[in-house]
Amino acid sequence: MHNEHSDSNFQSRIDKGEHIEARDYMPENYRKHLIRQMSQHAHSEVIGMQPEGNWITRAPSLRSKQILLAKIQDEGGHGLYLYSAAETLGISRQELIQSLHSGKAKYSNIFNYPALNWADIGAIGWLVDGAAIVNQVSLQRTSYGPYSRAMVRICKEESFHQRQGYEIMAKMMKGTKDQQAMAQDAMNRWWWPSLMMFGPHDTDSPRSSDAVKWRIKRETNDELRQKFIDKTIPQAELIGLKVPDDKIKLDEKTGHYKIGEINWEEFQRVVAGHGPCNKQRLDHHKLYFNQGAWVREAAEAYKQKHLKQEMQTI
Ligand code: FAQ
Repeated sequence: MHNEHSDSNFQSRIDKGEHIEARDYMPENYRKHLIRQMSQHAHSEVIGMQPEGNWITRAPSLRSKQILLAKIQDEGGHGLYLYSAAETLGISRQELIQSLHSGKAKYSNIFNYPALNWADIGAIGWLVDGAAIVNQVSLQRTSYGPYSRAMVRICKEESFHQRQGYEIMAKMMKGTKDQQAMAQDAMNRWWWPSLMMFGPHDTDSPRSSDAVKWRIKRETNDELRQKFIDKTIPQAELIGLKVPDDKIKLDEKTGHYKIGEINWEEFQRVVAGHGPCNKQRLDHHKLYFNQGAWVREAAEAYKQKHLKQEMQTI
C-alpha cells in the first residue's frame, strides 16, 4: 500500500516538482534544514537594514531619501514574510531571534561591512541586491511552498532595489573626478564580499547535497555566483567602473568570465563573528529588540483580552 508518510513518497513528490506544504509529511531533517536556511535568510534581511539605515538622514536629495527609505522598509517586510514562512515549520519567532542573539544562527557575511559613504549605498543596491536577486530568483522554485511564494513577492521588490543602486553608481560615474573615485572605491570594497554571498565553492559546501536532493536549492552556489559575475561585469564596464580583479577573463568558448581566487579565509573570519561590524550589528539588534518588548507585550495583552471577550460571547 502507498504510504503518504514515508520518506520515499516525500522524495517522489519532490522529484515530480510538487510543492511541499506546511501540513504535509516531511522528514525531520528537511524541516530542520529549512528552518536554518529560512531563518538565516530572514535575519539577513533585517540585519541588512542597518548599513543602509545609516544613510537615510544623509541622502543627498529628497528623491534619493524617499527611494532609500522605501527600499529599507521593503527589506524589513522581506524579513517578516520569511519569519512567518519559517514559523509554518513549527518554530516560534522568539526562538528564531534567540538563536540570532546567541550567535547560533548566522546571517549573510555581507552585512558585517560598513557603509562608509553615499557611493556605498549605490554599491549595496547594485551588487548586494544584485547578488541576492540571482539567488532568490532561483529560490522562487524551491520545494517548500511558503518559502517559494515568499520569494516570488520578494523578487519583484529586489529588482527595483538593484536598479536604484545601479542608478546611483551610473550617476556618480558621470559626475566629477572625486565622485568617480568614490564609486570606484565602493566597487573595490563591495565586489569580493558580494561574490562570497553565494557561499563556499560547491566542493566545500556541506549543505548542498541535501539541499539539491530536496530541491531546496535549484542551482548550486557556484552556478549562481557565475550567473551574477556574467551579468555584472558588463554592467560595470558600461559605466566605466573597473572590476577589482586582474585575473578577470572572458572565456570565448563558454561565454563565461573567469575570475581570480576568492579570499575564503576572510569569508570564514567574517562569518565566525570577526568582521568589521559583527559586534555592532548584533548589539544594535539586541538593543532595539529589547526596547520594543513593550509593543509585543501590549499586542499580546490585547489579543488575550479579545480572546476572553470572544469566549464570553460563545
Ligand atoms: N554568509 O553548505 P553551504 C539580501 C554558511 S538577502 C554567512 O553552502 P547553504 C537582501 C552556511 O550557512 C541575503 N554564512 O550552506 C538584502 C553554512 O553554515 P551553517 C541572504 C554563509 O545554506 C539586500 C556554511 O556557510 N540570502 O541580501 C554564507 O547550502 C540588501 C556552509 O555553506 C539568503 O540567505 C554567507 N554568505 O548555502 C537585504 C538566501 N554562505 O548554516 C538588505 C538563502 C554560506 O551550516 C540589504 N540562503 N554560509 O552553520 C541560501 O541560498 C543558502 O543558505 C546560501 C548558503 C547559498 C547562502
